[in-house]
Amino acid sequence: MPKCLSDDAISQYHREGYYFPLPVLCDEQVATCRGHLEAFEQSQGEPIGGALRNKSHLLFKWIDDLMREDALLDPVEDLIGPDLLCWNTLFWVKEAGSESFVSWHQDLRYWGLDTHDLITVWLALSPATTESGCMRVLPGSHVGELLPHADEYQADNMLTRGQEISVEVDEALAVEMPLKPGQASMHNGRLAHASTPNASADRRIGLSFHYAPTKTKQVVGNWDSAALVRGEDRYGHFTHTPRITRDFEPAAVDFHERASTAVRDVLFTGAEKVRKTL
Ligand SMILES: O=C(O)CCC(=O)C(=O)O
Repeated sequence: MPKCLSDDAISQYHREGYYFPLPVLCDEQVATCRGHLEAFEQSQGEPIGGALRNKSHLLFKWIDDLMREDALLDPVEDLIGPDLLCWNTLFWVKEAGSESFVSWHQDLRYWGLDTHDLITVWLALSPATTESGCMRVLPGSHVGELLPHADEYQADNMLTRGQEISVEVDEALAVEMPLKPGQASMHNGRLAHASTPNASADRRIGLSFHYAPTKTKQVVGNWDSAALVRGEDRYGHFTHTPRITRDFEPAAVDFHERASTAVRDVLFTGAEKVRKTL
């Protein structure tokens, strides 16, 4: 019996490679999460960026807690089973009026993970609309071979290497995934997706969680980490990330350095240019 998704939602996800919207947080919880993020940014004097964007559950307790919430894990379990790792947590912030965009790409082309079952849950902490540059997907593109990509390194591209599908994408087939604050979308790690700049007056804040079955292997890097967030890990392919009890615990900060460096090395494998941070 599925825990929360309808049979139609499950069929749609498997057929099209995405599903939205999922209700995850109420308005008060969104305000608390956004408040945590923006208080941190204010203390740093700059928007979240660089390595802090990546594997953020090792640094911020509210993200570690959120990553384990039933509202996120139940729909994921309905789709890929009860033994779940969270490989990564990643911020996607486009400032108000910024030119930041995301080119058409398929994540599993770059992540070194051997699974076809990885699900990205993308949670909106501010309105994700056509105007603010919500995510767009190409239905059904998760099936079959991964498409060829080229590295474009555009300054405003939020992707590490500006990776972009190098065959023509028929934009007429794209579906937008608008979300209200507190709602999330889910997409398969092989699904082609992209997003346009933020022409709105608010920041577009997304936080993504990458969930995969415990049998997944890292086949490009020699070492990788993931949090065991539900069930049992009978495979042991990843070092489990420590569960933190407060923000910036020294041991977890050291672990974050090692873990985010390992992800960066995998993402840049075969690239011509390497950025120092993600
Ligand atoms: O936030 C965006 O616009 C793109 C996000 C994305 O590429 C992803 O979650 O894999």
